[in-house]
Amino acid sequence: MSDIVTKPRAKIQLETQLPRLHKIILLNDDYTPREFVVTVLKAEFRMSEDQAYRVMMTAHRRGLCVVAVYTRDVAETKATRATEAGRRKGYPLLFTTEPEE
Ligand code: TYC
Repeated sequence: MSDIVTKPRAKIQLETQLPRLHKIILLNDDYTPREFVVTVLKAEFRMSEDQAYRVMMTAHRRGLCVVAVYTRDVAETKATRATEAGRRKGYPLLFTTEPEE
């Protein structure tokens, strides 16, 4: 019999892990009309006029604004759809995603 003793390396995962959430980020640009940004935020993210206006103005003033957090697939789909809404009108409007820490 061998006397070699090995320590178990893998830690047992005791609690169920929740899926990592991803932020959807709205980026400012110089060309997309403010009202159009508000329209897209209301349509894609079910925001009120007031919420959408605040998010748009935050991105306008600070360069970007976190719009919402979702699981990765939902975040990517919504960011793509919202970006495409701008593309269809010829605007450079851009929504990106990044994982939360
Ligand atoms: N900066 C744009 C303008 O002055 C409006 C705008 C706001 C565009 C927010 C994009 O994410 C944005 N027409």
